[in-house]
Amino acid sequence: MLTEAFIARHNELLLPALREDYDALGRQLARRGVDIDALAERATAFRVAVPSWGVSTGGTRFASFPGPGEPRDVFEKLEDCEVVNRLVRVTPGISLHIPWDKPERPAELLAYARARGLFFDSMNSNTFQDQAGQARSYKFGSLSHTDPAVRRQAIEHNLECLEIGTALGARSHTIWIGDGGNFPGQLHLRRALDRYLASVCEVYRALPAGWKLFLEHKLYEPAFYSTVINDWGTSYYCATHVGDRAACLVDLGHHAPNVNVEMIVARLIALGRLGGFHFNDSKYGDDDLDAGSIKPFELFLIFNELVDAELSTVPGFDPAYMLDQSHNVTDPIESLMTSATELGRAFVQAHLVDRAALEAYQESNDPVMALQTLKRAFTTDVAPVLAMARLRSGGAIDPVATYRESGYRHRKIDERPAVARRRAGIV
Ligand code: RM4
Ligand code: MN
Ligand code: MN
Repeated sequence: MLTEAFIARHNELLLPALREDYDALGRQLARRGVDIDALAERATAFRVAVPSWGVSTGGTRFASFPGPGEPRDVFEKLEDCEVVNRLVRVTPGISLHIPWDKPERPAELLAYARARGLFFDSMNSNTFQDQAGQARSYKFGSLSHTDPAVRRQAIEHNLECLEIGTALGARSHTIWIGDGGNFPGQLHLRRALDRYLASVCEVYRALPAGWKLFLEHKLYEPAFYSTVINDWGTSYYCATHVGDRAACLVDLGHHAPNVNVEMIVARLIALGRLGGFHFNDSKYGDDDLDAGSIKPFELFLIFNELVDAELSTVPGFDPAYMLDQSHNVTDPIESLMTSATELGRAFVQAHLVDRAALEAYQESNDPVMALQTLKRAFTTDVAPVLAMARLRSGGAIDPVATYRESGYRHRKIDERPAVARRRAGIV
């Protein structure tokens, strides 16, 4: 196991250089009126939940190439989640996908998670696949299906997720459906949405006290012509129709290329319906790459909106941050740690924006200086802040290097002999 002592030993070697870099950056930031220790404290308080489905190797529609030593059940998945959190210290929350990670005895899983300093954040239903022994097929949809019996089955599945989530101490439920049409004319577009709404209202009525319901939109895939919950506008309409505790979940990979996602975020904040995020990155579609790997400036601009809302205390602003990635060619633990770090980077950089100056440039219509104000924050190398924050909370200065040196995966190769698994699909 990656013990505290092992992490501390590794940190010791890196500490002198980190101190130098941290002090130099501290002096630079002091000139800008920023206290580096206060910034490090904010980085320490940052949180993002890890997806239970993200610790296994994912695949594409064509194939998946499982890595050795992968977790074989939900307990082993939590074991890997614990490694991520031990090293980065910002990921104690887990979002759980049902039935992929359905616990036979929730109380046992809860105790296992708690013993490892983890907790359950959001539940996720799955009505985009048929499961073995399932009475009816989701081939032509689930919560919006034309057949009431299929809708009933999908509703019941979501209710079951709420029940399991209650036993696990979760606090929100996320619904993403694959429902849609592959051909023009296949679906009556308005009626399909009405059916979805009626189903979701039924799930909402059973939502446990204090929980939120997140509705996740997606432009296309698996349906390639029309998707029932295709964009944030539809999602917003549905959330307001369903009830106060329903809100929109923004998955960064679920928009058309070049869409201004930070504007969507700003709109949802203004409308009081930003529920949360599935962070990942993409070049083309729902690529599910590590956060910040393709468009770090976009990620920064999104956090710029989030931090602005936080600092101006927008009423009810409390979005849930979650990762949702699929790792085809990397060690999932390394990818998840990298993404958590990238989110922390965007968050800290957004805190460096001189908001008073930015506002003045906006008011005086000075686009050059307004952009420069953002760029000044974005181009500041805040790596020493993030590393110091990790160190101060017991994590690793260099999570990936420490993880590799620990030989964790190699030990798991012996302990977890491979099991037969599906050949294609994102998990
Ligand atoms: C979807 C969507 C959902 C996720 C599934 C696995 O594209 O992002 O959030 O649960 O993939
Ligand atoms: Mn998602
Ligand atoms: Mn997705």
